[in-house]
Amino acid sequence: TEAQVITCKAAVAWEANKPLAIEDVLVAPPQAGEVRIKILFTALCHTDAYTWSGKDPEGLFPCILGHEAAGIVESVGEGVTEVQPGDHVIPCYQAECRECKFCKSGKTNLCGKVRAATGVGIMMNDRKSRFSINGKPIYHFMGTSTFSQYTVVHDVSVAKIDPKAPLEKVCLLGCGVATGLGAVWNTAKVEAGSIVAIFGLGTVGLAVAEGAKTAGASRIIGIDIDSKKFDVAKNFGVTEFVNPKDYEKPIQQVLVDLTDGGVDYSFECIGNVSVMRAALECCHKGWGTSVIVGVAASGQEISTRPFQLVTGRVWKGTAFGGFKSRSQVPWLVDKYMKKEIKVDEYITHNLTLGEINKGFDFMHEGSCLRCVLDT
Ligand code: NAD
Ligand code: AHE
Ligand code: ZN
Repeated sequence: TEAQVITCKAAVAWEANKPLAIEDVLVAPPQAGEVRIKILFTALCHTDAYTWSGKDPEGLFPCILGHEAAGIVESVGEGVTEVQPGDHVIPCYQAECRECKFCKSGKTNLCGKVRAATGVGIMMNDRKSRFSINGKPIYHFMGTSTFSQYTVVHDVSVAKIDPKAPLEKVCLLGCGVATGLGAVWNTAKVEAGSIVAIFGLGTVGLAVAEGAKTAGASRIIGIDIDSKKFDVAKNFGVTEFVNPKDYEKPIQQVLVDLTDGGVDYSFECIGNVSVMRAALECCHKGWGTSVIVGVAASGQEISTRPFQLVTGRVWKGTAFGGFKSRSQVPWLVDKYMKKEIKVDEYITHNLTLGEINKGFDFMHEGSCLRCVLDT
């Protein structure tokens, strides 16, 4: 039977910064190489707020935001072989086609197959959106658009997971938790005994702490301007806390003094370019490596003295923690099922899709890590 157009509820961002509106949206059937997913749970990530703010050069309006979710395949388009209706899945904004130059390189998790389309809010097949309201197209976002009861994604952007995994929890493995763990395991490759500094103790920063703990780091220093973060952070492996507001001197100097010359690895999990500089400059001469995880607004640039790099510090960045999405998200889900990684602990708030604006208000409160919406 041919798949039909579905009408469902979605949270639409009509304009930057204007409250999201719950609308009846038409979701077209999946075309060749596409998958229509019934989204059951979606979390809110800081990156959704970033694009909504209008500061993302790839942000287009009106659009349906959302990229950290889990659901069940509703229908598939022609030629889709790896998933079928009923499969439990996590949509992946970082695709994995296994055929492009990037995928074949073995050097990166970035995939080139659909990136040109996902960056401009459309599908590859006909360069159009599958979402519309009164005939007006609504842009996709990051190739996922999970703030909707149904979404259409490229087949290379779907990870099939263990059907026994609780979707209301493992949705977090679609972005924040996976990114933090992968930044440590894949991008930095932190060794046992290392001293680690983490700037920003939101979900991403705390997942970095958890990754560093499993990697056997000897000291895990958490840095945040909100001192309330430390109590929670301890549960994720942070051993020491530094609030830059408590010091006169630059935070990089504070850290160098605390660590006999600097840290082995640092991670920027905020999206602030001056903190990115501090994160590089608190690294140990000769080998310290800093990983940029945070996403900074359009027009922002990083800087440091080149001497910092000449003398052996290394500046890196990570997208989705370097994980190959379709291959490794199911593996992360299995690790969660075996209780080898935390997920539940990052969920501080639960709401419905209709309460999404309240969820974004929570994001700006210190007590919120992840808010999961039941769609
Ligand atoms: P979040 O808002 O939950 O956490 C940010 C934390 O940084 C908060 O605890 C806040 O108090 C702290 N902070 C803010 N300004 C600070 C400062 N000047 N010094 C120290 N601490 C400061 O965000 P999140 O969801 O954990 O995401 C963190 C960042 O990572 C965002 O920029 C997000 O867009 C980005 N991100 C990137 C990837 C990727 O693949 N690279 C994936 C997910 C998220
Ligand atoms: N459009 C943004 C890019 C933002 C960005 O860097 N996104 C991260 C994921 S953030 C998830 O919360 C990423 O994976 N980037 C790699 C990619 O291909 O987009 C901007 O600022 O231009
Ligand atoms: Zn995210």
